[in-house]
Amino acid sequence: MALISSGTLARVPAAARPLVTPGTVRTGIVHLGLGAFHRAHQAVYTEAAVAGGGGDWGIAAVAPRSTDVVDALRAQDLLFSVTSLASTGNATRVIGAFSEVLHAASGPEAVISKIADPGVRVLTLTVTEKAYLLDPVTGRLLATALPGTVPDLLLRGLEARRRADAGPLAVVSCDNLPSNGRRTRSLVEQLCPDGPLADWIAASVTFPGTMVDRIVPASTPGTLAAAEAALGVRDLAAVGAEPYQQWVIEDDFPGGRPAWEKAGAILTDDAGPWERLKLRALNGVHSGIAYLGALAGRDTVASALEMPGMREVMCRFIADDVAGSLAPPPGVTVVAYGDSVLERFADPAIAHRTVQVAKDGSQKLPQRVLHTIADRRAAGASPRWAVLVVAAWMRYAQGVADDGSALPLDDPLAEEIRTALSGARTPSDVVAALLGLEAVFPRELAADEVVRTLCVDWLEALTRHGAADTLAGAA
Ligand code: CS2
Repeated sequence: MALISSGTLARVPAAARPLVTPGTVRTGIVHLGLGAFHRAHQAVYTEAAVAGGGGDWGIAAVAPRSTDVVDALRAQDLLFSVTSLASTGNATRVIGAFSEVLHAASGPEAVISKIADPGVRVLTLTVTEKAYLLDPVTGRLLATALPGTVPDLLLRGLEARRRADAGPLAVVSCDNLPSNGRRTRSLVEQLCPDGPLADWIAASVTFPGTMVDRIVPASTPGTLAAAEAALGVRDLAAVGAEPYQQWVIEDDFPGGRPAWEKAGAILTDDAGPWERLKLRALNGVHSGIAYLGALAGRDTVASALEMPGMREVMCRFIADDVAGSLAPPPGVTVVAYGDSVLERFADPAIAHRTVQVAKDGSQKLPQRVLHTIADRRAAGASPRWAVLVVAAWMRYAQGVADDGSALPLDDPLAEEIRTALSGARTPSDVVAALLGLEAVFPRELAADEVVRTLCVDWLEALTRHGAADTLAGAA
């Protein structure tokens, strides 16, 4: 079977062809982080924005390390497909958003030159929480920007842009981080605190915040097979995702931007309320389901949500803890938003693995659950459901599921976690050891006896009875 390409597009059903003619849109955006989420989210929005509003907004997509997707896209004239997965039926479409693809590890200078190109006016990132080098608790720089890392590429690209006098740039984080725009600015300013580059950045670079949302499971052979069945050609860079998507963007683009509003994006002056709602009522629930489900041997989020008590407990988490911790955007209620999130999670057509969501827990817990706990404690409440999510992570971090099978600890702090747990014998020891991880738990929260006691109680239940019985008994 032939690969998708400009030459085989005519074989693709008309309704599945790109919205823009491939190869006709010049580069206006550099994107760092060529993962499945970017291809199913910003690339889809940007292609629709160009189709609806025009402009030279082709995406030069940069893979920092892996060459797999770069090689696949180069063999396919930069084309790939997104299959919307739903129990009501799938829909596949080829996306023509990419104008270039680059591999940073083998060619950093090409990436730096692209960032310095006057035709580029927007730089977006999806590089996951751990790439930002900032302590999630203090916000302080954790490490220098090693050569070839995303922060290094960004700084060198900005310096090249300054030297080329290439004009203003918007640097747009599209990662699940609180205040991701301010956080990216802080990273850049801490790496470059003063001098001509710092002055130029202050005058010419903006860091608009965003909230991004679409469930995008890792691609599998089934993803590629679904795309091939729908298209009649092979797509080695195929992505599957839920039908739902949302993008909220702070409108601060000194060099202009695509007409993303024509693709359904929400432009605002403050993405904060949307971001806090999504991080806490979607991602926090996601993490809770993932850890409890994985402990119980449930492979997918949808199957974990079928566990007796899981939905009820997550509804309590949302209603009792999350709702009281934030002010939602106008016209939105937290409980109704949470109900819609659980419906999305429940669709068995989206085989989103619990261990995928469980990854990088040390980098995700702060903004997804710990901020909720801190806000509820400040209000004098006892956020027992949020603390259950923390206890489930602690149990998961011990690396053994309830049936005795091994669980993967895929986390930048895996070594620190294992070291902290090495002498822990009882649930109380485990709680003390992991609350002592200052890179994850703020001192004030770790010292809070209400939190500690709730955590020990939940961890004792999870250890003694397992996740399934703990949930069934808690609802
Ligand atoms: C998930 C997110 O893997 C995870 O941590 O919680 O990728 C989630 O699917 C997206 O944020 C949904 O918008």
